[in-house]
Amino acid sequence: MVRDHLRKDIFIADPAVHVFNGKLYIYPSHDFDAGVPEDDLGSHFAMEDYHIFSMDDIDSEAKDHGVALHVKDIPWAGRQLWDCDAAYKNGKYYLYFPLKDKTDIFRIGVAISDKPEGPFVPEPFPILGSYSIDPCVFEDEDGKHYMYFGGIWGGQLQRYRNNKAIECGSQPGDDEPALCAKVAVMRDDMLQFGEEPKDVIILDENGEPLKAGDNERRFFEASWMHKYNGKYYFSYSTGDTHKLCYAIGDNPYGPFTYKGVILNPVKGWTTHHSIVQFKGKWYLFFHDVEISGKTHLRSTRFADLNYREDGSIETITVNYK
Ligand code: FUB
Repeated sequence: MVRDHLRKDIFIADPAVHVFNGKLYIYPSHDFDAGVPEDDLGSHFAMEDYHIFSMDDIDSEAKDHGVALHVKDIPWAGRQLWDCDAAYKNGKYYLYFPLKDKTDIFRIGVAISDKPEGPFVPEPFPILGSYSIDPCVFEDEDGKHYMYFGGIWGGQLQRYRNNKAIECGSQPGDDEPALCAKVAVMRDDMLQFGEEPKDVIILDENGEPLKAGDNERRFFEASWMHKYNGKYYFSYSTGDTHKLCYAIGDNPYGPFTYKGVILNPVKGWTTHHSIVQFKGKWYLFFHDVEISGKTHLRSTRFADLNYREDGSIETITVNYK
């Protein structure tokens, strides 16, 4: 069942959802109209702060805890606070966020709080060696945390190969392997990568890496990781083909084998999500622009997520009136 939007009075997108202290905490982007014209680099997504929301129950109101972090408080900030995520370790909460630095390069920063809703205090510099967008931090059952990240086009992933910036950003040819999301284990203090990021390889049904021209299935942005019945589910957006897809692997690094579509295209250009288990049931949180009708003013909603006996996920479709 697809549920209604969580809030109609504030635009919230890119929902990363976690259970902390028995409640659902939602870490969304805070969309607003900055008056920036729309382009392929996503300049119109000119967000300046984060609000964090909590829900006591799946049917209860999403409470707005106010500004948790503002761009003016981040020492290395240029512009554009995009999709964030949060993690908990040893009594502290960590908010991970992508932001363009003063040279207009996306980096990933981290901010710390004693409470899941913040306020969060940013570290003075971005994470060393970080680039691109859409951090997702997954805690495995052994307590290790892994960051998945990356996004092409406005997310700048095409400007890197082997974690190094290249002179001119370029997409691989259609028959070459697709650009991959990246994954790195976090250092024990949660403030830096504990290793060089590695490619998140997605294989097709023949065990071959998905090709860059496979636009219906290849990675674009919006990584998420969850574990179900001992398997690792890497899910992501296909960007310009507007789907949320998933691939399954045996460990946090993959490789992952492509399995199918979680969410058919919604209203709006972007699609983005998280998957969370709460009080024994699984949910998909995502956004669309049904309320605003504008690409950059998105609203978060959710749907029940169902697994078949073989571990595959039933595809969700929003039936708009
Ligand atoms: O919110 C800005 C960008 O739009 C996100 O970083 C992408 O995943 C897309 O949802």
